Amino acid sequence: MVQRGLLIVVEGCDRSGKSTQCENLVAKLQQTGNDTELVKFPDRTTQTGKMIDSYLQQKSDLDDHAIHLLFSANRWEAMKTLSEKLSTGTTLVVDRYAFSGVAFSSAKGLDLEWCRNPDIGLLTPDIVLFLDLTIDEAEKRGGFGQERYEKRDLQIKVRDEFTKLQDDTWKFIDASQSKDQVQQDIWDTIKQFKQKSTKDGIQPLQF
Ligand code: FDM
Ligand code: MG
Repeated sequence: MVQRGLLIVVEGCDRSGKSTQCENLVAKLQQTGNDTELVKFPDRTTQTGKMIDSYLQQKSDLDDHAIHLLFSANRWEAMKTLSEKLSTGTTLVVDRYAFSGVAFSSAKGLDLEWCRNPDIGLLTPDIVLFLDLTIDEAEKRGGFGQERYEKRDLQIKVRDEFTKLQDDTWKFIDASQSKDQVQQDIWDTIKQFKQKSTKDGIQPLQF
């Protein structure tokens, strides 16, 4: 029987280096012989993703609840494919997941419990790497971009909401360090986790 892949989620505020670190991690896992793929949410290529993209680029407006549900639908429509990949041995590195969904919408003022509900039943991550960076440090990295949520006041609230969501699958990574050091910390964390999960026998993923 094939050993299933790991579901590794990477979360953090804008400018924390998530995308770069996800790419590095995928490359490193592949080089060390692990069948690995990069996944990114929102997936802007699907029907829901196109609506989300237009909203984020401020080309269209949507009710806060409606966009929250679209982000969730954008994950749900990917679940069947992702669970097949995991069960056939592919490890997935996921750039943003339901935690971003809850953190951003609750930072906008929606009720936290309401925000959690649509994502209940999604594949449970094995490990969540949270790339932690203060907003001051994030702004030093050349400022935020032009998209709807890339604003200081909102980002401060988002970081605060993220910290409410942590559980024992979360590992905090100090993202203010050099790129190489962050990469090293992530790799050490993943190696440790893989050793432990292999020793314990990886459990089936909860759906
Ligand atoms: N975002 C992302 C949400 O508000 N909800 C979600 O469920 C997800 C996955 O979308 F500002 C926000 C976070 C960010 C924006 O993300 C687009 P990227 O990583 O910059 O594409
Ligand atoms: Mg962005």
